[in-house]
Amino acid sequence: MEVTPIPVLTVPTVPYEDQKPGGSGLRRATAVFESRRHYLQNFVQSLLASVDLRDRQGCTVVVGGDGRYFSRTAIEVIVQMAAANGIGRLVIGQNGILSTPAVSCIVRKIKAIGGIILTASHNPGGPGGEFGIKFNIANGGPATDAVTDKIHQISRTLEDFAICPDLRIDLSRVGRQDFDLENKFKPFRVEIVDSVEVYLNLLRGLFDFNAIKSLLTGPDQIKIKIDAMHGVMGPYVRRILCDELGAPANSAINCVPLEDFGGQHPDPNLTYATALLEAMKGGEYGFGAAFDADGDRYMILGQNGFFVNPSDSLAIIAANLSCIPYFRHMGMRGFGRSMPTSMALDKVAKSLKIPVYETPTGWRFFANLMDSGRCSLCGEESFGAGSDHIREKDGLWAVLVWLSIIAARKQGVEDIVRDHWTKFGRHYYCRFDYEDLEPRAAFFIMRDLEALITDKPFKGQQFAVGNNVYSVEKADSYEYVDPVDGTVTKKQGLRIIFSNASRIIFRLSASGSTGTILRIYAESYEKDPSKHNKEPQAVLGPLIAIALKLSQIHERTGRKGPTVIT
Ligand code: VG1
Ligand code: CO
Repeated sequence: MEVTPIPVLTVPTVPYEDQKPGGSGLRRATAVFESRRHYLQNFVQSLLASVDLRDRQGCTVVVGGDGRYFSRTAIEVIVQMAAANGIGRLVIGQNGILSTPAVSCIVRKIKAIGGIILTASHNPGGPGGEFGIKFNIANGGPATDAVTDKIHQISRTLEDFAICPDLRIDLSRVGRQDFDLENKFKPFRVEIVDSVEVYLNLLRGLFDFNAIKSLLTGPDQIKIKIDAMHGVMGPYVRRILCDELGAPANSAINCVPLEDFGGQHPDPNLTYATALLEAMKGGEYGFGAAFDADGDRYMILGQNGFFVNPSDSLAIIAANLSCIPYFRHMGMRGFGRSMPTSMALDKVAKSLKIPVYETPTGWRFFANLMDSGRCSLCGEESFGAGSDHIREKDGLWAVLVWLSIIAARKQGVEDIVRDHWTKFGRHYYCRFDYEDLEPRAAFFIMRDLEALITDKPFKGQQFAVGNNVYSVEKADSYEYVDPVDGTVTKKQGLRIIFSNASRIIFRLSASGSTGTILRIYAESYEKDPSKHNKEPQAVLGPLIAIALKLSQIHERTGRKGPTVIT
């Protein structure tokens, strides 16, 4: 039967000035994507045009996301525009569902040139929430600054976009769909794949599934509670933790992906993962975890809701890598942590004689280190950790690492953490987020702070708060020279390091969508085990007081405190 080729249209458009992707893609209020004419189309065109025309025909792009509101519309447009722009093949998660780590995994596995992830990560979804588009490159990691700059440049002068409005696909049907187009690019192929399978196969090769299964089902089993927060992780948790590893079905909560995440923030921390925290406080469960909407962040809780700080979690993973077959086989190269992440990792690295790379915030810097073979394990204070099995942070991977450690050490979460502190000392840590600030006010606070702390007399200055005296050892605006390619990244946060190894860091978020977020991070080190039982905020109170005084953030914004503390 003769099939009429699908028409390709060129539609005139007017460029937008603000389509510069942040550290994790272009994130905006959903309403911006929904109501501004061709806002989505313009960005997708710029993104596709950043791939050289010669490379498009033979190439594959992976597409998926966390299932939030507007994802289906976005995927339909991406399919129609990828076809019209000469992309050879799209591989899409069934019903558009793929976690961020799964996209990274598939891109690498099938040697795609990149992936498009529809998500605004831990931010709320729905018509009144946020939407976002992340772009990952061929290594499976987030686009480098060079790529995002190129996309931004194209978007600023865009005059038209190409689209096949009549091309329709069935997102629910796993398998291949081929299309003849009315242009020189043909045929165009779409493959809908199971959302979990490829990623599950990768995990099978990294871990001892039998050991985890015995922990969850054997005579000394621990009961676990896992909160998918109505994001993308529901299907992964059910299939991997329940079906494959034997956790009972009722271990998993909030496992149906919802377009608005049930109206909640899909953000795994003590403020937002309340269902998990409540369940854990009951004392019945020995291990709890929650994920963000796109599955790259995780939070670990022990019995009775014992909280594992993410920087500690990273250090504990590092200290126990021999429990994981993958690391036993591959050996351990370097560790990586983002600059604001606590220095707990450095203590472990020192004892293992392994180098630590300190990088700016954002996974793309780790991806470069991993590609060059310098780094095997990386993490951030913002509830992210991962290894070189992919090029994104990976929430479920971190959970399986923890379960492997528990199985090997035959200890509970809290005991593992306390033993770690006794051996290496405790890094008290907290982060204050001031969200939705007036951008200019935030900019001026940072500008004035930079002038203050980089002024010569600041070094050596002493601050007395109560009985504590803090003496400034070093203060600067953090910049990073990539050891792989020499790229210099400036203005990555203001840091004050005191002589007792305490640190205060101020940073503007690069991942938000509305307003500006200013983050203040505070850290102090305590070696003495008899002092490991304090509340972080009590220990860090003097540092916070210094941070507030230096920045004058409350006076200058009218705020009385941060929006969220983690
Ligand atoms: C935040 C976190 C950072 C993380 C980024 C993306 O960035 O602090 O550590 O890599 O989000 O996470 P920022 O610039 O707002 O501090 V996710 O889960 O969006 O992909
Ligand atoms: Co995320």
